[in-house]
Amino acid sequence: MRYMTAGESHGPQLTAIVDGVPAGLQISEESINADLARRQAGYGRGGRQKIETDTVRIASGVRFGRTLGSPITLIVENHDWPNWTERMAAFGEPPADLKREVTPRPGHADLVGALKIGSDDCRDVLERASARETAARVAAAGIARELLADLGVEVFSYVVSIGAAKMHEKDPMLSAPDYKPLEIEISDVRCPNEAAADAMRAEIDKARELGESLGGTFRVVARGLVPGLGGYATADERLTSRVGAALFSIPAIKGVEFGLGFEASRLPGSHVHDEIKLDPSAGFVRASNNAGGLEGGMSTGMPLIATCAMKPIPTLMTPLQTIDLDTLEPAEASKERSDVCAVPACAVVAEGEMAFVLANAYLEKFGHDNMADIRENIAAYKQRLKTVAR
Ligand code: EPS
Repeated sequence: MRYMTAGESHGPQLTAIVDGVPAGLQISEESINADLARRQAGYGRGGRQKIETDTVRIASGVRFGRTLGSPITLIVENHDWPNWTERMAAFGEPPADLKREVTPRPGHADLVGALKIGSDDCRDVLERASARETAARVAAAGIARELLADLGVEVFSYVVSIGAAKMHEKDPMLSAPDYKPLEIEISDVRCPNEAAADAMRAEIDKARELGESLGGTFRVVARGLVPGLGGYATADERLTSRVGAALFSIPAIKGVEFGLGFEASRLPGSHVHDEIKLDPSAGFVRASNNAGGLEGGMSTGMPLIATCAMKPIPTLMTPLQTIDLDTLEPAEASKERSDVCAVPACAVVAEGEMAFVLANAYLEKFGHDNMADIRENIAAYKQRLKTVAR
């Protein structure tokens, strides 16, 4: 399965095409729309989300609610487009009063992108580099989430910190999988701990007043996985690198850790590795999950847990210094309408990225033509694992 997205932030629409989806998978527009709404939500979001109510239109690959095995086209319209028809027109001359973007924001793709493509208007770059594109990713990932749900796998996320406000967890590798997704969804900062959520909102309020922006960290958890997804034999099979690459593909992600992550490098081996036990009904289990569900580039069957760090959004209402690309003189960076903090939204995007990789790993191991065959193959595999454990 793979996806490709197209569309500018202020163009008519975002489009995603997903191909390689098995036939016979039940798809619900409502679930994809719910994910799109979750991506739009969050304390600290900017004015654009008041304009948009992202909903998906499926234009191919699905018939009577089930996938056909052919490429699926998903369209999310930009409701802001009527305000941009002249400035973002596909054809014709630029309007006489067009304001080019010539004061690149430090931290955004503006400068390097404009240098790379040889443009004198950073808008040519920022329209695509904008995190608006992640709405199309979430729609595409909705297909992967449906597939995983069918196979009993759930992917969810929660926010651990925003700026200096942090939720303290005693042993997150054990507690993370037990959070109730509903408790996370009702929090506008996606944090299941109320005191920490209050502190996060206060951080965002303070940042807004100062014309600042804030990043943070969040965890993405997948539970219900079979062991043995991915592979140990070649670099491109390893689930660690594949999930890592997918998470790093999200704009603003600066760090990804699996399980204990960097902390594992500071501890002796006996405090890090997860002891193996044999449970008469569950088979091979682990006493802990410091590995975060990955060993040797494969899923262990324990919850897969990744922690991601997002940098603060580059658009600052109290701007940093830059160089004006027309005058080559020092200037203040552009102030676009933007978010103060988009960490909760980013966590939803990351769920989708992880889901997409995991769905692919299932298809590789269990077939990819139709859901009935895949389910049968998984049942046979689970049966074999039970026999080994006996
Ligand atoms: C976003 C839409 C954008 C920004 C934001 C994310 O809309 P607009 O530019 O019209 O306000 O709000 O984009 C960025 C943070 C960025 O760096 O480009 C969205 O839908 O997520």
